[in-house]
Amino acid sequence: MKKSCLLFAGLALSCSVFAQKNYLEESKAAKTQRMQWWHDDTFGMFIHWGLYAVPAGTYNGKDGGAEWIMETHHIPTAEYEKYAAQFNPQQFDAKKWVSIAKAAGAKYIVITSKHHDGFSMWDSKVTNYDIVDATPFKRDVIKELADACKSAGIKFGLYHSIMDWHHPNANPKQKPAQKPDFAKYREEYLKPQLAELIKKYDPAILWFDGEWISEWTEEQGKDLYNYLRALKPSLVINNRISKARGGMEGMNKYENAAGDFGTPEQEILKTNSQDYWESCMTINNNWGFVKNDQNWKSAETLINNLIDVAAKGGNYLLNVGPNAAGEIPAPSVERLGEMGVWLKQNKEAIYSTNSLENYKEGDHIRFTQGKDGKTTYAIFNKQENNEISIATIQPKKGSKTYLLGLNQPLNWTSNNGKVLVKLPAELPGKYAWVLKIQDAASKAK
Ligand code: FHN
Repeated sequence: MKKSCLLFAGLALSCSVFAQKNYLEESKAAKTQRMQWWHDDTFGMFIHWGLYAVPAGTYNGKDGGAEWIMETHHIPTAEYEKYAAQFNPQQFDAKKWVSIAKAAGAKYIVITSKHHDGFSMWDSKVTNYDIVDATPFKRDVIKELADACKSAGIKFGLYHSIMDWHHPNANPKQKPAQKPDFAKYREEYLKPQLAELIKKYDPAILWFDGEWISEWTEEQGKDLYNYLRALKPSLVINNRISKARGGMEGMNKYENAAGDFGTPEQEILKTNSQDYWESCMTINNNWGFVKNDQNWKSAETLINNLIDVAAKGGNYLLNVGPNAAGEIPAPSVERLGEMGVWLKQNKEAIYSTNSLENYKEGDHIRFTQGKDGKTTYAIFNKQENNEISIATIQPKKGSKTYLLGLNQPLNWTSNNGKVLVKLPAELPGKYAWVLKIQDAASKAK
């Protein structure tokens, strides 16, 4: 081969090696296209499940901590590892869990592949501290759930903690004598585990957490974001891969941070946002299973949260904490089922909708808008005298107004800028109702 060809080949190689695409420079249009399914789906089921389900919130007779129990009670690693020998969730049924999510109207699932305790809930080649090698159960629950989601047409996502209390190079307390080599943990453990999760289970979402540790930096977040998007360009990744999250409010404190969406936790944004965001919330008070936590939010509260989130342009990721037997607590299943009944009747006001600048009127009316930009949904959870008055939107003359769940159009009048809609004596369903108003204009804020 002539020298010139060798030179060209060498240049081409060197360019290709250094021409790694920077996914952080993705255009707004490309990001919109990549995120569209996620934004349309609106509602996901979060699952926090791991060894912490064995103690279930109580250690040595003392309550406290759920998925944080190892830290809360300062359980020595060797002591905590013993839970692996007790973890044998014979009632685990991935298809059943997916059917619960579908019955709720959840369109995606995000399950903990590894929480802060460092235990891997899949058959990892990077460690034996995993569900197949370290427990009598010996089944790869991540694989079983990924397969069940795929069969059921539900998107599959993984929660993965950057913080790792078990790995000696990630936890200074593990071996005080030696200075942990966090870079070694990141390059030889964290990244290889994420690569095998992507390769083996093809998640659509990666949901990071534990980014607050001092060892983690924005630069490492950007590097990891590009590493992962290069492995799977369509991945949707939350903002906890970076350092930008402003506490539990969850939105970025600064621009150009790594990650695709903000992550308010146990709260909903106070107003609407055109940024991508997802509120994650528990149904009782804990993420992981706690046998004594019976403080369940009502179905009415959960449905009104979903409505509020959708009206503000966000997603709602609602958590279940399965027990050590592999069962999702019945009170969670009941509430999720009621959400599904409500969504079955009113789903077009929630999925694939956009937020309006005027997303609410008073405390009892929220608005969403169909992608056609003409259909407005007025979602109300209180009415008097079988009528509802709305000032925020102005249906065009001749436009039709329906109540979702009933077929015949409703009578409405417009007077002094207010629309008065007569409601039937019996409203279909419970908790909240949807007026579908075709060809309506929303007043500017
Ligand atoms: O420390 C975690 C906690 O255990 C849980 O996983 C929540 C849910 O996202 N995130 C962290 C607390 O902000």
